[in-house]
Amino acid sequence: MSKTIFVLNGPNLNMLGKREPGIYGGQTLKDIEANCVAAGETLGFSVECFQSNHEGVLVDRLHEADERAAGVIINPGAYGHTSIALHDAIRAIRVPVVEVHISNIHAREEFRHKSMIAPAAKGMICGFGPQGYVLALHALRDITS
Ligand code: CA2
Repeated sequence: MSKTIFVLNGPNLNMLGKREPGIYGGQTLKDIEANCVAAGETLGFSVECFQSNHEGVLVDRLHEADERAAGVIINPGAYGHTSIALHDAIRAIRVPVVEVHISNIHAREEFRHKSMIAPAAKGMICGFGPQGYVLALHALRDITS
């Protein structure tokens, strides 16, 4: 049976491809999710994708991951810069979590430079566009094998 990986996306990422293509590219979240499912299959993963604009709902999903996922990829959106609740939820679960940002948060406004969840995550990938999710899948394949 293939291992399950959760791909979680936070606030406003449902707007991808509709606005700001200069920063985030032209792919929609559906495109990115389909790509994750396909890349996951080649790596022996069953990928389950989920997006929410609500912090507590993302916390619930992280808890659920502890029950039935082998790993988590999370693009926390702006909550990555602010959320102690997401930091604590990642610390509270045993499965490895990889943080992904589509843009290079360090090359943008100063308020985006800090990630509240990076210290709790296994690692962070940023600045490689939607390919970052696929890179994270590869990292999880190595971590979980
Ligand atoms: O680079 C990333 O992946 C971010 O997590 C995207 C977040 C941003 O707040 C983080 O600093 C970095 C924003 C989510 C997408 O927001 C959109 C806004 C307008 C149009 C389309 C998407």
